[in-house]
Amino acid sequence: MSASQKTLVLIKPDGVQRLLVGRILSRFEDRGLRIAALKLVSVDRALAETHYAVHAQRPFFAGLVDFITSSPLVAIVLEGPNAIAVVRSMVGATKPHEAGPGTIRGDFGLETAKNLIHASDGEETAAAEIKLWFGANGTIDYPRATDAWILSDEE
Ligand code: FUP
Repeated sequence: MSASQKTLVLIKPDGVQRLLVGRILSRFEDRGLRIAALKLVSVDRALAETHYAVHAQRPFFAGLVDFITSSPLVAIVLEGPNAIAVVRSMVGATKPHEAGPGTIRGDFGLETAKNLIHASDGEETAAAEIKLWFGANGTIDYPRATDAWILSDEE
């Protein structure tokens, strides 16, 4: 199979409040991605500011931190071949009006500040974000009975 990757997904407070956790998670399960970690989190400002540190100087930063700390979110680690790119393509563009139909943001969102979901954008950020949200040993490796029908031994 292609190189397996892990990626961090956050179903943000709007997704939880709009009762979309199950529907969003189903899309990733349907695709064949494996859940390697999952929890509901009340995010404090320190965690929010660390997670979005790259945006600290942007005008929307304070509002972003307010939003992500306003209500619990669901943090998930997903694993599978090319998981980072696969999940980003399923999430869609940052601005929901630019996100294509069939993507999560394109199907459920209208506003950039309420775009439902976060997904790691590269290997380095994925590793750092998984460690930030789940710690160094916070994911679980386990076989699924369905793996033989989803994954390939070939490159
Ligand atoms: P993404 O990787 O698609 O989540 O997008 P970014 O890392 O660029 O942005 C992170 C979050 O900042 C977005 F989900 C929403 C917020 N944001 C704004 O509110 N306004 C902007 O112009 C850009 C991002």
